[in-house]
Amino acid sequence: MEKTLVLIKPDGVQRGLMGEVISRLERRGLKLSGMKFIQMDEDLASRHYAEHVGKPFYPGLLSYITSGPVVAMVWEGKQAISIVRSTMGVTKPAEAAPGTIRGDFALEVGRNIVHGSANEADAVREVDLFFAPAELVSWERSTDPWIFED
Ligand code: D4T
Repeated sequence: MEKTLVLIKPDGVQRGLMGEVISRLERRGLKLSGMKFIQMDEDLASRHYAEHVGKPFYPGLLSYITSGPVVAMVWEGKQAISIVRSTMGVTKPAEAAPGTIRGDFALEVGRNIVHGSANEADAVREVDLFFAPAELVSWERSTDPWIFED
């Protein structure tokens, strides 16, 4: 089973979309293994977005992501990383397909509501950045046989 980090960014929280985002991931069949409500400080934000340091949008990205509370979550499932990304829609909401989170609720890249890890290496790094191992819950879900074939 893959694990991936999902953030509901400050705009998603402010706009009252926390339940909507969680509900979509839950209904898709992914399993929650960690969740916290936090305000990211500059240190955490700069480590999370280290790959973007120096890019023109970096200062705006940093002030946006630290501007209010976020929900940080770890979701688990077969191919969880790509399933979360397709459920969110592409980074630029104007190009995101209707039916995706960004395609239904967002217009601009700097206000794109959610984050999901891009690949396996990022997922491992990001889960580790936001969660201590003891904060992740490994649990049996009684509906798993109705969601996963094996
Ligand atoms: P995040 O990390 O927020 O889920 O976004 P993505 O993984 O989908 O996309 P990304 O890493 O390329 O971008 C990170 C973050 O930067 C913002 N951004 C990005 C921006 O404000 N302007 C831009 O031109 C780009 C490419 C949005 C997401």
